[in-house]
Amino acid sequence: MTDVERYPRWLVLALCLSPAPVACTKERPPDDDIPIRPASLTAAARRTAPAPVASATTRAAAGETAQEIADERTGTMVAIPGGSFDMGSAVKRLGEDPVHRVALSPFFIDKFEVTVELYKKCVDDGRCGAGDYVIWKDIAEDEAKLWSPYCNWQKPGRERHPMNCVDYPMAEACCQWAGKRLPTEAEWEYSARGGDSRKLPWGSEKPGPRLLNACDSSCQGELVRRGRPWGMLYQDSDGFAGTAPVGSFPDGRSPFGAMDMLGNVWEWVSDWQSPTYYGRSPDRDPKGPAAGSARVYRGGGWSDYDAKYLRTTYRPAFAPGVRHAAVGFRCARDGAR
Ligand SMILES: [Ca+2]
Repeated sequence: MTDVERYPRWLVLALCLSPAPVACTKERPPDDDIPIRPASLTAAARRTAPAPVASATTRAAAGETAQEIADERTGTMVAIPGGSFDMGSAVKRLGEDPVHRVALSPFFIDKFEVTVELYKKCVDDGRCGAGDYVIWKDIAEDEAKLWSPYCNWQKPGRERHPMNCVDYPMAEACCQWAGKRLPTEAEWEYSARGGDSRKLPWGSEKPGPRLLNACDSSCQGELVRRGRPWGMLYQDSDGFAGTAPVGSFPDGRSPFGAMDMLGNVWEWVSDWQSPTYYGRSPDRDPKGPAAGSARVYRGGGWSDYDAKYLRTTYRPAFAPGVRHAAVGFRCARDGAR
């Protein structure tokens, strides 16, 4: 995470855990830039949201069970069959412990992170706002200048890159526009780990440039040239100094065929953060605490160089108003068989 290397994770979390949900946005953007944030779609809008087209393709590759379904608004989804897995880990950090058995009903999840070109459709429909700058609580001017150029919105050539620099309401609004919703933490983690509760989506191989987009030599070099001391996860190039077009690392796909579950951008999920939730969560279809002040995001991003953040069980949180160059989203919906 880009700011975690500068600040201890507990401090970032504490900054974002103020009682006001948007307390991490010290400076409010101009009104014209505030995205339209419907609490829920109107009945008419819901009717216009397309259902997934049931022209599924079953993948026959070794060990894969993914069934892909086309969706005209936010692209391909994979069907996740109902099942159980061991959620969480023994690591006592940000409440990812204890390991607990969770059962999930069938659902669909986007195969890819939501891209700029798909998000633009929502903007053009007047249901989403542009995201072209970073912002969080007490952001310094040099931080904004360093990270905002990594925002992909309206950058030529980044149409197939993930939409980033979006806060939680913007991500939620886009999924609602598409007739979808953000995945729960449990859905996201199951989509990444599969029924065998593997620690990494692709299996046991150490994270490397063939498997995900994290901070490589070009990423580090660019940040250092721009005056920010930085690290790298691996020396070999993964081909991208910042974000990559979604699906660029097929060897890193999850057991269900979801791409970029680790790396590229972190992804907002719908749960409020609570470090004690795993000790009391329901064992079927958990949806997180009923209220809170920070939303969880998952999966690591292009600027991360410490493997402890690039894990399927790591669960940091931001205040909902944070817009970060390494945070995007994908959507989910009920109903896979
Ligand atoms: Ca990702």
